[in-house]
Amino acid sequence: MIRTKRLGASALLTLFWIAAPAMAASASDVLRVIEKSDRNNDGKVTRAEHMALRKTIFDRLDGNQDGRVDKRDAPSPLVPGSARFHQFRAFLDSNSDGIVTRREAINGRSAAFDRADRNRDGIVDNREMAALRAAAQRGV
Ligand SMILES: [Ca+2]
Ligand SMILES: [Ca+2]
Ligand SMILES: [Ca+2]
Repeated sequence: MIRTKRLGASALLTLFWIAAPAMAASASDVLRVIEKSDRNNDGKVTRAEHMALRKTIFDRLDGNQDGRVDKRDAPSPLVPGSARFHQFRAFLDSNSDGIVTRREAINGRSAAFDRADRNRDGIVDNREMAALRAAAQRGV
């Protein structure tokens, strides 16, 4: 929780729709999200670690703590009606009912993790992390 408080709102939100079709994310954005996910600081990120970060972030966006992010959550880093709010919803609202539930947000698409986990084994390992860092340095 303490670590997450240091994340700016835009970093928080980047996590969710990074590499969404409309917004091609840079490798350095993906790297930032994956590094933040490494809770035990072993240089690797499992899908479970990444999901744990998403859970923490969702709880910050869910201002009234009712397990759903919608327009009643002000004040929140997600301003209702803003472009970001619409993007967030478009990306994660699987059943299109206008509400993003905790389950949808945590289990929903995970473009950053999928991009980093090149061999799709559920872990961003040292080699995959190095590849990501190299791509970020090249500014891809
Ligand atoms: Ca780890
Ligand atoms: Ca809520
Ligand atoms: Ca992997």
